[in-house]
Amino acid sequence: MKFPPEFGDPPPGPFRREFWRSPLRGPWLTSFLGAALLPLIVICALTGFLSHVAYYPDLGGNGIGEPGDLEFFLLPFDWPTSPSWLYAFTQGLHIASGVAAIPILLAKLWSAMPKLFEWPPVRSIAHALERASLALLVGGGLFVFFTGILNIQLFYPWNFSFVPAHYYGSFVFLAALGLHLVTKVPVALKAFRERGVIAPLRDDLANTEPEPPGEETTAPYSPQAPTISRRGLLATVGAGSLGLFLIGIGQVIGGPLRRIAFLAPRNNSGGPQGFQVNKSFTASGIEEAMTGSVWRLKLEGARSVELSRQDLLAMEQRTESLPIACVEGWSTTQTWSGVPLRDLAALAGVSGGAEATVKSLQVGGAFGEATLADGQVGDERSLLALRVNDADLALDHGFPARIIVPAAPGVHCTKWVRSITFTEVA
Ligand SMILES: Nc1nc2c(c(=O)[nH]1)N[C@H]1C(S)=C(S)[C@@H](COP(=O)(O)O)O[C@H]1N2
Ligand SMILES: [Mo]
Repeated sequence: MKFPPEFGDPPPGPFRREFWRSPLRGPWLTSFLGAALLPLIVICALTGFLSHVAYYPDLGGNGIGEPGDLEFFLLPFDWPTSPSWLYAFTQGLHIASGVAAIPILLAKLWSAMPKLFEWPPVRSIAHALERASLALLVGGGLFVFFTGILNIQLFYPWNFSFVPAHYYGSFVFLAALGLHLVTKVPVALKAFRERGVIAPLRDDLANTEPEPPGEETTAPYSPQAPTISRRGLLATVGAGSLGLFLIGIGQVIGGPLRRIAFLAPRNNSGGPQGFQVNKSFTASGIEEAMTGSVWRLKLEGARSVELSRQDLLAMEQRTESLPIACVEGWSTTQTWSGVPLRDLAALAGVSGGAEATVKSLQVGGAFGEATLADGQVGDERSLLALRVNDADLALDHGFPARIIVPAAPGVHCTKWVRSITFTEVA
């Protein structure tokens, strides 16, 4: 069989070069958008991998695989507990850089669109491989960005588990991106050499000329008159990107800035005790009677101990201002009071380094259980919180008791705690 086969003339429509008429399209525009996109993608990828590190130790259904799997992708240290806003910061950046990248990504897809309709579809084996990598780049990119967006909008219209899908999808995307950069950086450098890096931004509408067309470029063969200048297009995309970035950080910084996160689900302080709730008590499915006077905290370690809420309140209390910071990119810092986890470990007879497995009254789902590393249990600021902002925890905030650990992802901060098992580590 002959490869590539004969394809003949392009079919009518987008496979014909004359179909694409915008005078703005061309290597310079695509390169400029690519150069703007790259730093955002680098930040988003690095903070994404940091989140993966922070998600360990294993979180049952939330972590990826079992502890020990894929450890070569973890950093050679445990996720620290200081500064306490660390995860709010890295994950806020992950979400803000990711959403800010979207308008630029879409503009770049638009600018490179004729490439997706190349004719003949395959010219050679090298060309076939290039096109396959482009399919992985575009497919992988759309997959990670859109699963990410739907996740932060708390909408899961699929049957796979978000964290591993988003994580492994990013490998496909980043590998294809690496290949794309190897082939396209020279093209971009050439475009910048020929036309200047920012010189085309000086052209107003009247002076907006198409780039010269050719086999390898996306510049139009039969350009229309421009209706917007390149700088007009880029300013629009840039404003969209900046606006989304501000929305992203609004729900991290909180306070009055939370209001600017008007498109984000955690944009207000609606919730008991003046701050938002992610998982409400009703949604947890816990029977209210279980949180009343029958409630006992079970501690396991060298010995088993059962404590009522009164017993816990009679212990030495500690107060700390600490954030809950969710993988979804929002956070909220409140003043929590309760018993340090390491005091509870000591009570259970484990006084050296200890890991903890925390279980909730909530059963089933991915959140009923979380594991804390010894560094997290050992930090004096890690609390089994009983009160927040000088009042008993509301049911929605995890009454009778919830975990709060500095710098940990929110998913480690189990609500409606039922038991804590401490395991001594060597
Ligand atoms: N029992 C239980 N604890 C939980 C959760 C949950 O769904 N159930 N969600 C976790 C996640 S993912 C986060 S970000 C925080 C959110 O705290 P909030 O629901 O009080 O806002 O609680 C964590 N603890
Ligand atoms: Mo979360």
